[in-house]
Amino acid sequence: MASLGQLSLALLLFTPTAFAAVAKPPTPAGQDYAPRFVYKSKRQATADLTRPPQSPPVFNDTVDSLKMDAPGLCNQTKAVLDKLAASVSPLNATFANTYGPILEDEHDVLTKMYIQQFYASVSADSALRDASSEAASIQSNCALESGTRDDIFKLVESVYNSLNTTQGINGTIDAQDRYLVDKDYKGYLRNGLALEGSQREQFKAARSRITTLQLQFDQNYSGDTSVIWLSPAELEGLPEDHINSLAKGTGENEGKVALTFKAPDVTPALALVKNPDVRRRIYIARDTRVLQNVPLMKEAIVKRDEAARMLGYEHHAALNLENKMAHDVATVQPFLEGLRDRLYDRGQEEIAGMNELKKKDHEARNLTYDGNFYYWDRDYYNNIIVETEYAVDQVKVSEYFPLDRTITAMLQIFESLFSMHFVQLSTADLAALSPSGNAEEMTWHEDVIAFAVWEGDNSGFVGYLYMDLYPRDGKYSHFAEFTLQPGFQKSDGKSRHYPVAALVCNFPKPQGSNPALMTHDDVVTFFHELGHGIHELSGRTKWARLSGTSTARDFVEAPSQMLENWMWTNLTLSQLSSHYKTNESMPTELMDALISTKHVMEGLLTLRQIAFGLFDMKIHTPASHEEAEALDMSLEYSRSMRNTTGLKGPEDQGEPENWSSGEATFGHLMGGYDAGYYGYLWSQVYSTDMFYTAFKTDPMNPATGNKYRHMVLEKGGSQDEFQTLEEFLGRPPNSEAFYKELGLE
Ligand SMILES: *[C@@H]1O[C@H](CO)[C@@H](O)[C@H](O)[C@H]1NC(C)=O
Ligand SMILES: *[C@@H]1O[C@H](CO)[C@@H](O)[C@H](O)[C@H]1NC(C)=O
Ligand SMILES: *[C@@H]1O[C@H](CO)[C@@H](O)[C@H](O)[C@H]1NC(C)=O
Ligand SMILES: *[C@@H]1O[C@H](CO)[C@@H](O)[C@H](O)[C@H]1NC(C)=O
Ligand SMILES: *[C@@H]1O[C@H](CO)[C@@H](O)[C@H](O)[C@H]1NC(C)=O
Ligand SMILES: *[C@@H]1O[C@H](CO)[C@@H](O)[C@H](O)[C@H]1NC(C)=O
Ligand SMILES: *[C@@H]1O[C@H](CO)[C@@H](O)[C@H](O)[C@H]1NC(C)=O
Ligand SMILES: *[C@@H]1O[C@H](CO)[C@@H](O)[C@H](O)[C@H]1NC(C)=O
Ligand SMILES: *[C@@H]1O[C@H](CO)[C@@H](O)[C@H](O)[C@H]1NC(C)=O
Ligand SMILES: *[C@@H]1O[C@H](CO)[C@@H](O)[C@H](O)[C@H]1NC(C)=O
Ligand SMILES: CC(=O)N[C@H]1CO[C@H](CO)[C@@H](O)[C@@H]1O
Ligand SMILES: [Zn+2]
Repeated sequence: MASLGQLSLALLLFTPTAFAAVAKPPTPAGQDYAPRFVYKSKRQATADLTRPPQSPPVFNDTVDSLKMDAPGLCNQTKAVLDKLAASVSPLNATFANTYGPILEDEHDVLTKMYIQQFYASVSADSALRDASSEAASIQSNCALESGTRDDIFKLVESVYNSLNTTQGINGTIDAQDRYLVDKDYKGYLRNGLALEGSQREQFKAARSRITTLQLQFDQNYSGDTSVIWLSPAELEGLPEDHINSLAKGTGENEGKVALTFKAPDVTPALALVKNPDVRRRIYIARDTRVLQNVPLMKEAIVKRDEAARMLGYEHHAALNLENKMAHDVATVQPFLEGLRDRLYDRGQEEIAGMNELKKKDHEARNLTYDGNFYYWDRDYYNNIIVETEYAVDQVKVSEYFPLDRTITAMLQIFESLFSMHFVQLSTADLAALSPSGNAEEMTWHEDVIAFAVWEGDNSGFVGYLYMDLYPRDGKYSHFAEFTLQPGFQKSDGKSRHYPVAALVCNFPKPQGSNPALMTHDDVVTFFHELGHGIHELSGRTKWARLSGTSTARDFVEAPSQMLENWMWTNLTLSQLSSHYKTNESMPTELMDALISTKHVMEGLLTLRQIAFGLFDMKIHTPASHEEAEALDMSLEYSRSMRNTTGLKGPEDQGEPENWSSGEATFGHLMGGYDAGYYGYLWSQVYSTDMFYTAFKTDPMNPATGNKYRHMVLEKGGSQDEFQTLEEFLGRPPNSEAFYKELGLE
């Protein structure tokens, strides 16, 4: 696996949740609901579709088998590379004799490896979760080892150098192979393979130190158990049953409850707690925890800068952007700054509107009002505005989204739009597909639902899709799509290995005869994740490492972000909604009101994303190494937030400007989104362009859906993303639609 950095498994939805609806769905009683989701497609089966041409994976790994199999895969790769190095020399290296064995091994390894690592996120057995994490760690070291082998690099370099020769262009190398070699070779350079001697050693030491720092940072962050102790009276505004669910204090905390900084606690608290001083304390405590991570991130920034300069780059951002769609700082910086300049006034108008409300509210409640509008006021007044001005009762909305019917309707949308056919596999089907006849080992948990996915006209198999809908102990606690097996062309050159994707979700489980209800937020999120799943399933590339969601990091969210738009159009919402009691679809008034909230406070919300992006760029573009060493990260963080959003903070109340250490919990910047946070906004530009251009006037047109499936999703990362967009749009992409959507024409 020479493709370091291509191995990330899960695709998350990192939509900032600050403005998310805080209402919890009710738990209605009195009707009978199927305890288990059962899907009925509108399409007809023309043959037995429960026996696909490729067997589904078997989830029968054990602690012992993982202990053998994870190092076993590594040994296998090592043996392949050893053999390659012994039999081919740089003088006679070709794409076929060099990449043939590398990619064939990679296909075999990836078909097994993702699943070996998957248990860590979903198994109910903690020993298996640990063994799976250990497997991931072994495999990551293994990838590092194979990706830094000199002997293999020399062969890759020779193939790369032959790309422009007659043999290269007119031999066996087609555009996709060429693209792969180019990416692969540059990946080796970024791994320091062109460095010699002591330089090489120093580079390796820096890289290894960064990995250690990342690991410690993550451990400190995920192990953070800090809380803020507050009395129930101080938490006034938060629903009583929420307050009752918090841990109760003893001793010096007698009479108080513990509010954690996890999203389910802190998000509603900042939006609902009435006392502004309490919100302030919560906000500050949240942004000043895990302080031991401050020096860790600082050191990582310095080491990254050192490593990038050794490779001849200006700074870490230049290195890290090289294989992104945006490509360089000269593109990203004006993108973020231009967006900030165009949105700043909008943000200030939003603040002014909320500040007026705050003034009245404080007067009515006899609270002091100093004229400022603070970070900790934002969610609170935003929530009041959504409830009063937009008259959207999120509880009422959720009554129209019972989980089973909503997911059914979503799958039907995908079926008709992308010409697919989802066939749910029953327990009996799974038993029949199981090598041992045991249905249990065909999923990782009894709650999991499996689908065989076919072409809409049943003309061919597409792949497998799994859904794991409900929370349980030890399970990954957000929503994400996981690739379990990538799609690729088999080495016979004709048949394909079909991809396998899983959606891991955390919907409230139906209780007895009560249905689970989804909030509109959940509906959007699920459609987004299903979009990643379809991206994976649609992959039709030759090589697994270019398949499905293996696109440039700043493009990968675009397809699923685009699909989010469907959940804001009245046509789809009316198809999707079905009141849990009456089956009626959502009344027009409620639907219109809901749709009108799409852009509420979007100025501030986007400015916050821009602030994160600018902070990320700031710390990864120091003019010199000395400047990197002198960076005051906490100061830069506070400045970036305040300057970009225009919200006021403790620095406006006499506290030092470096009051915050928000970077200590900014995990994105330590793990994979360094010099990459802008990517969320960047991919939004292209998702909006695609939606406006192709779908907005007719979002359910199957011809357009099919075109999109084949021209965008199918290509995965096998060609330049600008090319993909241009082919689909019929012109180069642009940001007009993005600005229009934001109301900035
Ligand atoms: C899992 O099932 C496969 C297919 O039947 C079998 O080859 C393998 O040995 C099993 N693994 C374990 C750990 O039982
Ligand atoms: C993998 O290779 C190592 C080192 O050669 C060896 O000790 C180990 O037993 C091998 N493991 C497996 C599962 O083949
Ligand atoms: C390539 O060169 C190596 C080393 O010189 C030699 O052993 C091998 O036979 C050659 N392979 C081919 C396919 O020509
Ligand atoms: C091949 O030619 C292209 C176009 O001139 C150039 O951009 C690229 O760097 C060349 N590649 C190699 C390996 O020389
Ligand atoms: C590739 O082959 C075609 C026809 O076989 C020929 O016209 C073309 O000049 C060749 N290109 C190169 C770079 O050799
Ligand atoms: C508001 O505060 C003032 C001054 O502290 C006090 O005199 C007054 O009674 C308060 N009014 C209410 C409604 O609490
Ligand atoms: C959606 O809105 C459009 C324009 O406001 C309207 O013409 C159409 O009838 C609505 N469709 C539904 C299903 O409510
Ligand atoms: C709702 O639809 C289901 C099946 O789609 C049906 O069984 C049920 O009777 C309907 N309920 C009402 C109140 O119409
Ligand atoms: C924020 O900082 C930028 C760059 O330093 C500057 O151009 C801009 O004027 C500042 N904006 C505000 C509102 O202070
Ligand atoms: C904040 O800045 C002051 C100097 O301006 C410095 O003494 C202090 O240590 C800094 N605090 C933090 C948390 O970095
Ligand atoms: C629990 C944990 O991993 N703590 C680590 C936090 O970071 C420090 C470094 O500042 C490590 O020494 C700890 O082990
Ligand atoms: Zn996503």
